[in-house]
Amino acid sequence: MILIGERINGLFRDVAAAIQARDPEPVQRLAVAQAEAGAAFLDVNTGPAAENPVEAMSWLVRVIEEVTDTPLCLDAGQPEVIEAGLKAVTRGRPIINSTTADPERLAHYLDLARHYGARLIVLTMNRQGVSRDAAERLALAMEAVVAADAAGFPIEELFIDPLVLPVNVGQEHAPAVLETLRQVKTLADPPPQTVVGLSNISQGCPHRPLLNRTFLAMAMANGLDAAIANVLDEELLATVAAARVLLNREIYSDAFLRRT
Ligand code: THG
Repeated sequence: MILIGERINGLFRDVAAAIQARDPEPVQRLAVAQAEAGAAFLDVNTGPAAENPVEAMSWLVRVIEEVTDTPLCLDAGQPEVIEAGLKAVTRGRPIINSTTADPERLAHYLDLARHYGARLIVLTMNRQGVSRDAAERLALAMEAVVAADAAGFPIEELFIDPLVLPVNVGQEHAPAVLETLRQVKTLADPPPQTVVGLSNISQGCPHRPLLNRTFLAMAMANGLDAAIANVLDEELLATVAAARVLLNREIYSDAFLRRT
């Protein structure tokens, strides 16, 4: 499981305040803590409130790279913000997070990814909005695979995100996401990878950590490769370790929960 630390995101009030004040300390503390917890990538999102998101993204990349070598997952809706992040990165191969599956956007982001040697997350949504079911999600995933193939972009570097929605808003989407995760692996050989924004599942709900870790175990059983998640949650990490044993990806030992 590729864990992508979710915490450097202006959705969180402490990070929004740090960005606003251009105070590197809280951002650097979260970067180090998530890297030490085992994040393979750090998600970086300026949040909806940043006044100058292009400049904020370059600043975030700069201050994070001062304290860790962990590669970054550049998270923004506007291509200019993504490109500012790509230009600022000096170490490792980042992930572009993300594009919708609209043909012109896909083509533009595939060019960007190739030019900067980045991986690319494609959301299974388009201008018409969020998919209603697994079939719509898979149709858009297929369009992404075809576009990547036509652009000569390696399919293993493409991450399909079936878009997790809060379970209290659209309960039927949770099983649709699981079904999509399973079937995406049949679209191509080699198949694309899969990623979810795990904490979306519990937004606005009580018992968030319980919902998050339960859904993660289910998604892992359906072949999930990567999750943008709260890696500072010990119980979430324990769930990943237990699921790896139960899926026979890790050899069983009585000490399986001891992470070193
Ligand atoms: N797919 C992709 N990228 C994504 C998402 C996705 N990036 C953003 C998001 N979804 C994943 N990251 C988060 C980060 C924070 C929260 C949820 C998902 C979150 N934040 C609290 C809230 O909104 O309630 C913030 C409040 C607080 O605690 O301060 O839940 O799906 N590719």
